[in-house]
Amino acid sequence: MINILFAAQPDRWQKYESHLRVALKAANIDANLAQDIPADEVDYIVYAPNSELQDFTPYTRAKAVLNLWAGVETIVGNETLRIPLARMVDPGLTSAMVEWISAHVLRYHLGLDIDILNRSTDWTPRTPPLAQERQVVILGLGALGQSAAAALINLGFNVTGWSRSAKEMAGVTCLHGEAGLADALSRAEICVTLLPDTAATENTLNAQTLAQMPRGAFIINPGRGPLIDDSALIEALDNGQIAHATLDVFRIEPLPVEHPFWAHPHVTVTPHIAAETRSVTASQVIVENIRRGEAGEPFLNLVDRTLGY
Ligand code: NDP
Ligand code: OXD
Repeated sequence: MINILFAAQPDRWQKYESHLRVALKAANIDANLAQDIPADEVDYIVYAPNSELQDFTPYTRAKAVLNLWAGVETIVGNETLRIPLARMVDPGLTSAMVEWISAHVLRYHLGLDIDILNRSTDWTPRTPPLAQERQVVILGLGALGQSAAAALINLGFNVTGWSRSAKEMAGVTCLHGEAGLADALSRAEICVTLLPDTAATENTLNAQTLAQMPRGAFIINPGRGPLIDDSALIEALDNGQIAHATLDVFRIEPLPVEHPFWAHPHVTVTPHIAAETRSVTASQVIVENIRRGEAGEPFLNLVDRTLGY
């Protein structure tokens, strides 16, 4: 029998408990799954970043921390954490992200706001462009960026992806590194930021890089708030360099009521809802990693603590 500590907020327990138990049973894993287990008896920690658990020192026999979130910026630097950390790559979350990004790309591409907000009786025909006439750039070609790229290619868009290391993906122009960023941004009529929050990615979109984008470009940020310099974005929105931004994530969440993004006419704010981890599919991912740990196989989705993601 192994002991699995569920270290997340109580509302998460209600969402996850039954699905984790079903997945454990399906994998033939005999486990005690609970929210409270003596620290030195815990074998695995299922974790959410807003958990009260911040000191991992007493968890002397734990084999891994299994994060329920894709982003790990609030745990990756925890110096008391000496065991492997796996982040969440959840098919349910991925589907949600692909849907959310596709919807916002299509909104900008087709200029849907014109029709949705227009209350006049104007009948002037306006032929929408085709996706093949539009360049979309995705900063971050990881689990989510690649899935979003595949969906956008299926819709016909010209897709460029940018990552840290060199990549190849059918139908996608893949660029990487510092040199690739300027090239990518110069194409970005619509730019999706899907990078993790690390020291290297902070302010990827700043005054200089925003100026490298085509005038009137659109930005969609479901990645993390610090990827964008807020003041530089507001200036670019005010002077028309950026036509509109849809922002799901922020440096401070909830976004403070006094933040200028709320009232800006060219910003859409969504409350970090682009893609939530889905308990049914995520439970299967967590249990697969526990199975691997017990079988002595390598864990999936391990975080590189040096890179920070
Ligand atoms: P991955 O780790 O799979 O992918 C990250 C991508 O970013 C990789 O392509 C990586 O490059 C690239 N990258 C990292 N650092 C750099 C850098 N310095 N320069 C260029 N590229 C870099 O992450 P996911 O795709 O699963 O998730 C991405 C982010 O999305 C998460 O970290 C999280 O912040 C956010 N997220 C937001 C959600 C929401 O609801 N708003 C939900 C889920 C996730 P390489 O491939 O070379 O390693
Ligand atoms: C995540 C998120 O990282 O929801 O999973 O942002």
